[in-house]
Amino acid sequence: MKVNMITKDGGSYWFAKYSNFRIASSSDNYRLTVSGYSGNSTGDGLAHHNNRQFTTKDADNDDAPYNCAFARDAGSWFGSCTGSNLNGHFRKENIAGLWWKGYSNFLRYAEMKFRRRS
Ligand SMILES: [Ca+2]
Repeated sequence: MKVNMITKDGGSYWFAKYSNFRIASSSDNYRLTVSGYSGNSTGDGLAHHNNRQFTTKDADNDDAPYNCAFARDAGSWFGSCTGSNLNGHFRKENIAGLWWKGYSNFLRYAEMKFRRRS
Protein backbone atom coordinates (compact mmCIF):
# COMPACT_ATOMS: atom_id res chain seq x y z
CA MET A 1 0.00 0.00 0.00
CA LYS A 2 1.31 3.43 -0.85
CA VAL A 3 0.20 6.87 0.34
CA ASN A 4 1.05 9.77 -1.93
CA MET A 5 0.88 13.25 -0.46
CA ILE A 6 1.46 16.85 -1.47
CA THR A 7 2.15 19.39 1.25
CA LYS A 8 0.11 22.55 1.58
CA ASP A 9 2.64 24.82 -0.06
CA GLY A 10 2.92 22.32 -2.92
CA GLY A 11 6.65 22.17 -2.48
CA SER A 12 6.96 18.62 -1.27
CA TYR A 13 5.75 15.36 -2.78
CA TRP A 14 5.86 12.63 -0.19
CA PHE A 15 5.21 8.94 -0.25
CA ALA A 16 4.77 6.39 2.52
CA LYS A 17 5.01 2.79 1.45
CA TYR A 18 3.91 -0.17 3.56
CA SER A 19 5.07 -3.70 2.80
CA ASN A 20 2.27 -5.19 4.92
CA PHE A 21 -1.31 -3.93 4.71
CA ARG A 22 -4.52 -5.76 5.50
CA ILE A 23 -8.10 -4.84 6.32
CA ALA A 24 -10.17 -7.39 8.24
CA SER A 25 -13.80 -8.24 7.55
CA SER A 26 -16.90 -6.41 8.79
CA SER A 27 -17.21 -8.82 11.73
CA ASP A 28 -13.95 -7.30 13.06
CA ASN A 29 -15.02 -3.76 12.11
CA TYR A 30 -12.48 -3.59 9.26
CA ARG A 31 -9.50 -3.74 11.60
CA LEU A 32 -6.28 -2.43 10.02
CA THR A 33 -2.97 -4.27 9.99
CA VAL A 34 -0.17 -2.10 8.65
CA SER A 35 3.63 -2.27 8.99
CA GLY A 36 6.87 -2.05 7.06
CA TYR A 37 7.05 1.71 6.49
CA SER A 38 9.47 3.24 4.05
CA GLY A 39 9.30 6.60 2.35
CA ASN A 40 10.29 10.26 2.34
CA SER A 41 7.53 11.68 4.56
CA THR A 42 7.80 12.83 8.17
CA GLY A 43 7.66 9.22 9.33
CA ASP A 44 5.33 6.33 9.84
CA GLY A 45 2.03 8.18 9.95
CA LEU A 46 -0.05 5.01 10.21
CA ALA A 47 1.77 3.40 13.14
CA HIS A 48 -0.86 4.67 15.57
CA HIS A 49 -3.60 3.17 13.44
CA ASN A 50 -2.16 -0.32 13.34
CA ASN A 51 -4.50 -2.94 14.81
CA ARG A 52 -7.37 -0.40 15.17
CA GLN A 53 -10.93 -0.97 14.09
CA PHE A 54 -12.63 1.48 11.75
CA THR A 55 -14.77 4.24 13.28
CA THR A 56 -17.49 6.22 11.57
CA LYS A 57 -20.02 8.67 12.98
CA ASP A 58 -22.57 5.86 13.36
CA ALA A 59 -20.09 3.21 14.58
CA ASP A 60 -17.75 4.20 17.40
CA ASN A 61 -15.03 1.54 17.49
CA ASP A 62 -12.19 3.74 18.75
CA ASP A 63 -10.61 3.88 22.21
CA ALA A 64 -11.41 7.52 22.98
CA PRO A 65 -14.23 8.20 25.49
CA TYR A 66 -16.03 10.00 22.66
CA ASN A 67 -16.40 9.25 18.94
CA CYS A 68 -13.29 10.37 17.03
CA ALA A 69 -15.27 10.52 13.78
CA PHE A 70 -17.10 13.61 15.06
CA ALA A 71 -13.93 15.28 16.36
CA ARG A 72 -12.09 14.71 13.09
CA ASP A 73 -15.18 14.91 10.87
CA ALA A 74 -13.99 11.80 9.05
CA GLY A 75 -13.91 8.03 9.24
CA SER A 76 -10.72 6.18 10.06
CA TRP A 77 -8.91 3.57 12.16
CA PHE A 78 -8.69 6.14 14.95
CA GLY A 79 -7.63 4.39 18.12
CA SER A 80 -7.36 7.36 20.48
CA CYS A 81 -7.80 9.83 17.57
CA THR A 82 -4.15 10.85 17.33
CA GLY A 83 -2.28 9.87 14.21
CA SER A 84 -2.84 10.92 10.63
CA ASN A 85 -6.16 12.12 9.22
CA LEU A 86 -6.09 11.03 5.59
CA ASN A 87 -9.86 11.35 5.25
CA GLY A 88 -9.70 14.83 6.73
CA HIS A 89 -10.93 17.94 5.00
CA PHE A 90 -8.91 19.76 2.42
CA ARG A 91 -8.67 23.43 3.46
CA LYS A 92 -9.81 22.83 7.02
CA GLU A 93 -6.84 23.88 9.10
CA ASN A 94 -7.91 22.45 12.43
CA ILE A 95 -8.29 19.02 13.98
CA ALA A 96 -10.54 17.99 11.07
CA GLY A 97 -7.93 18.89 8.46
CA LEU A 98 -6.04 16.67 6.03
CA TRP A 99 -2.95 15.82 8.00
CA TRP A 100 -0.03 13.38 8.27
CA LYS A 101 1.65 12.67 11.59
CA GLY A 102 4.87 14.58 12.20
CA TYR A 103 4.05 17.39 9.79
CA SER A 104 3.51 20.80 11.34
CA ASN A 105 1.22 21.95 8.54
CA PHE A 106 -1.60 20.50 6.44
CA LEU A 107 -1.64 18.54 3.23
CA ARG A 108 -3.04 19.72 -0.05
CA TYR A 109 -3.55 16.22 -1.38
CA ALA A 110 -3.43 12.60 -0.30
CA GLU A 111 -4.25 9.30 -1.95
CA MET A 112 -3.94 5.67 -0.86
CA LYS A 113 -3.09 3.08 -3.50
CA PHE A 114 -3.33 -0.66 -3.14
CA ARG A 115 -1.75 -3.52 -5.00
CA ARG A 116 -2.15 -7.18 -4.25
CA ARG A 117 1.11 -8.73 -3.11
CA SER A 118 2.33 -11.19 -5.74
CA1 LIG B 1 -14.90 6.07 21.27
